Amino acid sequence: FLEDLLQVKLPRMIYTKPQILKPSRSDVLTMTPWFAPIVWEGTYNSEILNEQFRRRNVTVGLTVFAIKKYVVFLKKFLETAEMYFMVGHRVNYYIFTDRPEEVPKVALKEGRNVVVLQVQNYPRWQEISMRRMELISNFSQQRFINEVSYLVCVDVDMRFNDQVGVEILSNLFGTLHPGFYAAERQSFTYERRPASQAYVPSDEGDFYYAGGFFGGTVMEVYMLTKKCHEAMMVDKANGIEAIWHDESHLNKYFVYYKPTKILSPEYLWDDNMGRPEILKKRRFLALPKNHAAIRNK
Ligand code: 2GW
Ligand code: MN
Repeated sequence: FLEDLLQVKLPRMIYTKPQILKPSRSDVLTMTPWFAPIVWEGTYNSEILNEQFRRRNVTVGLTVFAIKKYVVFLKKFLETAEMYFMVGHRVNYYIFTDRPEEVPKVALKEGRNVVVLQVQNYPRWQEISMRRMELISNFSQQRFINEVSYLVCVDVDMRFNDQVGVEILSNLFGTLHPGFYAAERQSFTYERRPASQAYVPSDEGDFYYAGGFFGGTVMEVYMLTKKCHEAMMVDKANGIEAIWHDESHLNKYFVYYKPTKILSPEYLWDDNMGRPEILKKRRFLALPKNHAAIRNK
């Protein structure tokens, strides 16, 4: 994608200037020690960002898996994505499912497409979740690389509730897990058994990232998902499965391949965590799910 190689020229724009002596947020960390921005409401100007990404004519791929009963989540997911996800930009929804006939028809705005990708089902739910890494990596190489600049990979048991736009895009990004953004390192639920490929020693790691929202350029997502899938295959051969499955492997990956941008928990919130003062927007919300009824069919 040649449009990504050069800075684009912007038109005349009117906005209040950034103020060096007045940081936009003083209540939260907005930059990691490796200079990756942490995206919070109030820290960015979406007018500038939208101009930049529109002028590059960027297309964003959103991957989502709806295997077995999880197809029930698709309708609300897609309807709310049409309201809030990458509004004004080109979007391809890539829906991986074993039930293509049950994918709901949702009215799409211009420049937005649904692509249904039929995949097999796996008997164990842990396997369904984990195999996402394998499928995303295979499809990145075969298809996504020709169709989109960035991939955003999310859980389906969610709804969009506020804007999720191009401010999230970067070479490689992860999202702070809503349960651990304020936690100490030793309470992160990394895989702690050295026998697993997802092992993270107790004195390493920056943040605990959510398995349900990551992305980046197609090349970076290809690398991430390939490495995570390979690590899960080594674990399987050794008769071990990481404590939080794909999420554990994602967290291991991000210890050593640092994300270039980090999304605050605004981007993956769960109302079971309450409504802390620092949280100005709840952009993407976990849906309450009846675990017994929806799972293990
Ligand atoms: C079925 C039974 C139990 C658990 C999951 C499933 C299931 C998951 C399914 O029948 N069909 C299906 O399509 N999935 C996909 O896997 C779907 O996209 C779903 O959002 C994703 C992860 O499963 P989920 O959302 O039920 O698990 P969470 O919300 O507890 O996920 C966190 O932990 C997972 C690993 O245990 C992943 O890392 C996930 O990304 C995390 O958000
Ligand atoms: Mn989920």
